[in-house]
Amino acid sequence: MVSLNRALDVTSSVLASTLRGWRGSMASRTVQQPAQLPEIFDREGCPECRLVREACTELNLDVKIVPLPDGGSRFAGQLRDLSGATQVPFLNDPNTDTRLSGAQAIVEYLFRHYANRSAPAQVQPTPRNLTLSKLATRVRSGQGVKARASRPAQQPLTLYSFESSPYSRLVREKLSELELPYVLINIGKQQRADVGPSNFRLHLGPYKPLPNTKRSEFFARHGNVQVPYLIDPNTGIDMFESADIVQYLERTYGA
Ligand SMILES: N[C@@H](CCC(=O)N[C@@H](CS)C(=O)NCC(=O)O)C(=O)O
Repeated sequence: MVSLNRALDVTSSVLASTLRGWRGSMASRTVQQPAQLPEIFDREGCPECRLVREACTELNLDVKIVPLPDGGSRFAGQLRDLSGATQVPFLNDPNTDTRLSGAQAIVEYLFRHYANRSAPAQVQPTPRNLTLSKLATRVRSGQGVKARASRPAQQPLTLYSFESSPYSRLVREKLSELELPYVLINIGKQQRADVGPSNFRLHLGPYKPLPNTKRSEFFARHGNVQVPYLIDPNTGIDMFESADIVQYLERTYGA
């Protein structure tokens, strides 16, 4: 039964990424990572939030995610203080003192400020993109949308991920439901050789990430590049494998 549920989870997550045309897979080769992490108030299954996260992967930008699932109260006060409301997505960029609400404004700002260009149509909240993003949430049965009883984490966790990664989505959903803030390190694909799962790349020959990138740093540390990868400074653990990570989060923070 467990393995059937797992297979359904992975399949529906692949379908969710397919519905979004695998946006949030490829990352720019350069990044102007700012001194401080931009903060995004987010809900994993929120259709507009997905477009913002896709934009962050494509810009190769790391951000801090503050989850605000439906019924969640842990960060609602903080968001209300910043924005006067509790609507997500909301961006707080301390580097430029910018506060913006809604995918349209946020995606446009991120591309303009961090890449000096307009946002591509595919990550803008057009009726088509929002419909496909809603369908993606639907095929995931709204996982990550509603808050669950949980214990708070003293410090934010760190997740290496990229938006379309079907396995990483399962972890992000859990972080969202449990209202656990995390530093999202985006390591999207930057060349053809990056395409495919870590143990079965489409590229022939030994795998080599582009030099001087987050991927090459990760490769030097771990001997491969695979997401999701979670670091929890609260317990000192770091781990691969989405199923293990989801179980760990449930065990450590679920109430
Ligand atoms: N069994 C692993 C599979 C992880 C996996 O295949 N992740 C893909 C992304 S969805 C990956 O790391 N691909 C290699 C890459 O992006 O370079 C899990 O459940 O976490």
